[in-house]
Amino acid sequence: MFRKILIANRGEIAIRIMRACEERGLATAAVFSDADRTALHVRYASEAYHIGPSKPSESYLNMDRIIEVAKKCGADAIHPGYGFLSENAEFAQRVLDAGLTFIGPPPEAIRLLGDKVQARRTMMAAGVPVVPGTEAGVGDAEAIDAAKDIGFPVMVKAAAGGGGKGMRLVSDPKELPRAIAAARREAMGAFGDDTIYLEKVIPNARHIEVQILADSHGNVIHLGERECSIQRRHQKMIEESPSPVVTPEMRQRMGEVAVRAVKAAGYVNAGTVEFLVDPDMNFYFLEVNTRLQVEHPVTEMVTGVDIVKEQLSIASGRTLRFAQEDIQMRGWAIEARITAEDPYNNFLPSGGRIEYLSLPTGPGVRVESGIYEGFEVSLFYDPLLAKLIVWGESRAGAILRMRRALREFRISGISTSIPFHQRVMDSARFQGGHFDTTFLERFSMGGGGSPENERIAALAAAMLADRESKGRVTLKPPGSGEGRGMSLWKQAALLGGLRR
Ligand code: MV4
Repeated sequence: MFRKILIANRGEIAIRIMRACEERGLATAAVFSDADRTALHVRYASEAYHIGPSKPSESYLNMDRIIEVAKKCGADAIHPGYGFLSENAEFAQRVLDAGLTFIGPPPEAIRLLGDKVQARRTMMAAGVPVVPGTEAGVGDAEAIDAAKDIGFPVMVKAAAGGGGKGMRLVSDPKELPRAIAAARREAMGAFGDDTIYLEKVIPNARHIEVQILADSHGNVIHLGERECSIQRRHQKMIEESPSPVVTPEMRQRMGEVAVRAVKAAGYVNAGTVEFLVDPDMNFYFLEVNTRLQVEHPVTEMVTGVDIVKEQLSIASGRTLRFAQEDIQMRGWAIEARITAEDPYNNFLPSGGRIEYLSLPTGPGVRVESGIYEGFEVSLFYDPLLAKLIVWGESRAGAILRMRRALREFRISGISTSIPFHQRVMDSARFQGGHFDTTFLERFSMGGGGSPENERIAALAAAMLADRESKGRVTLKPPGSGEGRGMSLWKQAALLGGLRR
């Protein structure tokens, strides 16, 4: 087993990984950028090292600096978390070349599965159902013919892409050449590789993924599925396990296919096989995520397996301690991603100081958080502040608990996605489990602004009406002398307070 793990990440996932390490008696080393000098993960670790300026390319993506710190501090392994370098085959290789253990898959598996065309080819050869489409990257002329064979609408995808980057849906054949050119440009810019391929569009698809654990001795098991269809611009917002539409029989079939898929790719460690599921419950391989995922806790809550601890065991060469028949799912788990975004303002990022913070707790509630009262949320990084995960005996119970926990979750000083999650939990379509990846396209936050602003507006209106009717003092616009420079909201709230 290891002595010390360096966590090459930040925020909630860095702390989550440190918790597993600490419970395994392992020392932990954190790394931090300028903007994260006072971050919670820095306080939590046994030791912490500055790795550079706030810009990710100069800190959390700086491979040499991270490996240098790992060697200097005596770490014998590096856990990459998710995002940043977690799916970078070159980084994984450099970690191994430095004589350290990379807590994740082998570099060649990352490389193979990171090339979506190679991945599709590997899956076809393994008899894994893939979305109908081209077997290789296509040239412009070839693409026109291929699209006719596949049938419109088609999805143009970047071989080096994933997560929706460089993807375009084309319904009109006349639009295809332009869409291909745009996809190639975007792919070249983002990945340095403009290979594109085509797939038939799976309409009204659900995004359902299967968690895999594979050791280095050929043992592979799955831990059931996660429903991840509630996405906004390819960002998952709410995840749950099990899926409302997957039956035990379908779960077994998807699990077997997922195990076959990762075996075919020579995969080791934790990974996730993503599927698209059409309205007839046919499922198609989409891609493999070669990393620990944000939403892994919902699987942990229903199976009782600590996935990060299993990653540590696998990386230290241990044989899986679970056989497939040992894995039982019990109850229902839902995760809400609490982000520093304003859902009333098109999810505009909202940085700033956290003035007040109160975390939910109580039966069946888990919070993975990277924030504290007084912390300055910067906009250098992903807006994820915390994950709220709940467990219930049933889906309805989990939804009720999520609503209760969201009500307890108080963050002031910045806008957050909490009101968005409250509204989703209240929606009949979500409660009924009848949704697909288009759910949020037709979802709105309702008429006015945030409940807070609506309350103050109502109060101000009542105050104004009341005072007008009695000829008594009225609220003055700020800066008019009598208004003592206060905003109308503040005056209304103050007057409201006086009248209590
Ligand atoms: C698709 C698809 C439908 N048909 N491919 C989205 C990102 C990446 N995981 C692949 N994704 C999709 N690929 C075919 N052939 C639907 C998705 C998809 C999606 C597409 C648009 C908007 C939101 C989406 C959420 C999940 C999956």
